[in-house]
Parts: sequence; structure tokens; C-alpha cells
Amino acid sequence: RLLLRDLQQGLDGQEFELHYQPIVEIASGRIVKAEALIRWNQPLRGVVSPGEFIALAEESGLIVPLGDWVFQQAAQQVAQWRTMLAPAFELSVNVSPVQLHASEQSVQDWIARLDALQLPGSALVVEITERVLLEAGKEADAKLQALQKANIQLALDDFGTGYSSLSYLKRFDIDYIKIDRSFVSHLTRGSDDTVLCQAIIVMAHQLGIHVVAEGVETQEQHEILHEAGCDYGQGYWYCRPVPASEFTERLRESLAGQK
Ligand code: G
Ligand code: G
Ligand code: MN
Ligand code: NA
Repeated sequence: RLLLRDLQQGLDGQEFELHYQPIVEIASGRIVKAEALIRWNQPLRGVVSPGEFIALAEESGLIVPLGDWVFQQAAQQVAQWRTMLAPAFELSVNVSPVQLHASEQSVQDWIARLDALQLPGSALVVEITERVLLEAGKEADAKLQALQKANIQLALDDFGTGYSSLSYLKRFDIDYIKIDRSFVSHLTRGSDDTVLCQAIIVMAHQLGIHVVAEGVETQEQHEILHEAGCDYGQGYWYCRPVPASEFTERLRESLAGQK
């Protein structure tokens, strides 16, 4: 059983690491963005996936320092890739509702970090779920606004699952919708999920929102999404989440046009 003490030790002992999954521009096949996904290299258990510890981190409040670490690390990494390889590169980080309900200090620290790195806010995309918006009280609203004021972009993750209230799209200034992989994984020609994806893409574009399809695992899914005008794809078909050094190589190859 994972204990809070292990988690605290992990944070103190620098046992966490970010992996990066490419986000591909569907029309060109080029890597243009990435999502940062946390991994825990636990000395006794080996690699522990976030599914196993995020809930504990949220319940205990440790998600706040952990999430701050994720943001700082991601900012530093995207600054490096921008300087080294791709000046317009963007990196997504997942932010838990608990983080947005916690103190204002985090968001202020994030913005200070961007300034210190001389990085524009638009280099980072904060991924939130519909749950954040559902629960968005005044506090979370103020933080979302602070992020947007700093030009940090917002993505609505797991779109189509859960509460899916379209009114959020009107009330909040969303830059990206990420179509949940439960729709994408059943995409076959003529399927209901194909119709749903097409409709989401048309609606998003009309609202000026870009679309990322998650969990693309087959060439057929990629092609259906291409025909539907989907902007970006993410999934094992393109690449799994990989450590930073491997991602750098992938990005280099993609920029060189090799694929
Ligand atoms: O990476 P994986 O493949 O196992 O991710 C599982 C879940 O953990 C996903 O829902 C993802 O959004 C979440 N997750 C991954 N990294 C982070 C993180 O840095 N912060 C938060 N809050 N959630 C994360
Ligand atoms: O909830 P969120 O969308 O942030 O999490 C992304 C999760 O999806 C991560 O756990 C990541 O490892 C996983 N993932 C990424 N690509 C694929 C894929 O093609 N298939 C499946 N099943 N999972 C994927
Ligand atoms: Mn995500
Ligand atoms: Na998702």
C-alpha cells in the first residue's frame, strides 16, 4: 500500500520525473507539442503510475507542492526545447481541481517562473477537466483568469466524458478541447463515435477552439480524424510517453522531416 509518507519522501528525494508524449499536427505528421505526464521512480516498487498516487496526493494536499514541481520542471523543459529546436513549441501540464482550489500562491509562483525564464505564457497549456469548471467557484475562477492574463493557454481534457456542459465553452475562454480516448478508441468508418468526433470538431472550430484527439492507436483512426479536420493527434500510433532525452531525439527527427 502506498503511504503518504512514501509520497512525501518521494518529493523530498526527487523520485519524480516527467515523461513527454508527442502531440502531432495531423495534416503534416509533425510533432508540434507535447503533454507532460508524471512518473514516480519509487525505490522499492519501481515505476509507479499517476493513476496510483494522484488521488492520495489530492486527498493529502501534497498535490500542491507536487503540481508546483511539475509546472516548474515543464517550464524549464519547454524553454530548452524552444531555444534548442522549435521556437513555437508548446507543452501541456495536467492540473488537478485541488490545485485550483488551493492558495493563490501557486499560480503567482508559476507566472514568476515564466518571467525568470523569459518564457511567454503561451508556451504552456494547462489541462483541466470539466470537473474543474463544474466546481469552479469564485476562487478557481480567479486563478483561471490569472492564468489567462499571463497568456497561459487552457485545454479541456477528457472532453465528452462526465459532465460535458457545453455552457463551459461559452463561459470560459478555452483554447483546446481534447477529445477523450473513449471516443477515439472506437473510431471505425461509419461508427457513431465517428459522427460524434466530427460534430465536436465542427463545433469547436466554429467557436475558435482547436481540437486534439487523444488515444489514437491505429492508422484508420488517424485517417478518419484527418478527414474530419481534426487539428492534432496524440496516442500510441504516434508515440508513447517517453523520457526527456528520448523526446528530444524524436523532436529532432520530426523537425528533420523523417517522421
Ligand atoms: O500518464 P498516464 O499514463 O498513466 O496518466 C494517468 C493519469 O494521470 C491521467 O489522467 C493524467 O491526466 C494524470 N496525470 C499525469 N501526470 C499528471 C500530473 O502531473 N498532474 C496531475 N494532476 N495529473 C497527472
Ligand atoms: O487523462 P489524460 O488525458 O491526461 O491522460 C493521458 C493518459 O492517456 C496517460 O495515461 C497516457 O499514458 C495515456 N495514453 C496516451 N496515449 C494513449 C493511447 O494511445 N492509448 C491508451 N490506451 N492510452 C494512452
Ligand atoms: Mn491530459
Ligand atoms: Na484525457
